[in-house]
Formats: sequence, structure tokens, C-alpha cells
Amino acid sequence: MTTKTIQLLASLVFIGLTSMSALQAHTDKAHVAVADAWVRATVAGQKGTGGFMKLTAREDLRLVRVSSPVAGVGEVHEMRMSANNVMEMRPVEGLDLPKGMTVELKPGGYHLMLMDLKQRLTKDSTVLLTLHFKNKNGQESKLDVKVPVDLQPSTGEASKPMHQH
Ligand SMILES: [Cu+2]
Repeated sequence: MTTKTIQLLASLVFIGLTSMSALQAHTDKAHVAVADAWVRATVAGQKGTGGFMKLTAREDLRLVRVSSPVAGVGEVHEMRMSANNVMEMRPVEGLDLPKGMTVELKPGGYHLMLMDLKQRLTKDSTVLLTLHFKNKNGQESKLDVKVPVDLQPSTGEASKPMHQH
């Protein structure tokens, strides 16, 4: 290998590293804090389920989409009473996350909808969710979160003894 090739390789590695750190800055976890996240477990053959969590953004953001390796489609949904008093859910264009305010996604309210599931989600497994945000200038950012699969919110249930004799 000539010195020139080595120099070229070195600069390629350098470019690779800088573009990688740029990517990390783009997916900066500090932008949004995630708490109490869970995804509802499914039974065999079930094609859709919900994801729930508390989100606190450190700048005005809008949650626009969710994606996951386990789901073909991910949307932000709202659940509300229809004109004829039936609870129905439907996709929304986005969910506003005002700076510093904790927004709760929960059963019966806003939630993440995972559809076209590629596998069964069993309790105590984990799914990777990528949350997609837009800021006021339309710039997109995303955040990866590993979320436990459960039958119900883990809060409050956590203190229950695991083994009873
Ligand atoms: Cu839904």
C-alpha cells in the first residue's frame, strides 16, 4: 500500500466518523424525555396494538410518526367520543409536545398505533420504537426507545411480588 492510499483511507475513515457524529446529534436523545413506556402484548394473529408513554420535550416539537421493526405501519392516534357516543380512534397528523410539558399517551387517549405486525408481541419482551418528531421549522428528528411489552401499565403494578407461595 502506498502512503497516498493510506492517507486516502484515513481521510475516508475521518469523513465516516464525522458524518456519524452528525447523525447522532440529529437523533439527540436529550430533545425528548420518555417515561413509563409500554406496548400492549398481543395474541397470536393480532395485527395491531397500542404503545403508551409520557413524553417531555425540551423544545417545542410535534410527534408525527412511529416506526418499528415489528410493525409495517406506525401512526399517532387519538381516541375520542364520536357524534353517536361511540369511542373511536383515528390517526392524527401529529401530537404537539410543548416545551417542558409532559404529554401522556395512554389507553383511551392519544396513543401510538402499531399495525401490520410482523410477529406476536409477548409480555416481558421488548420492542424497538423510533419516534419521529418535527420542530417549528419543519426539521425532523427521531429517537429510538426500547419499550417493554406488557398487558397493562407497569406503574403501580411494579410493587406486586413476583413470586407467591
Ligand atoms: Cu389506535
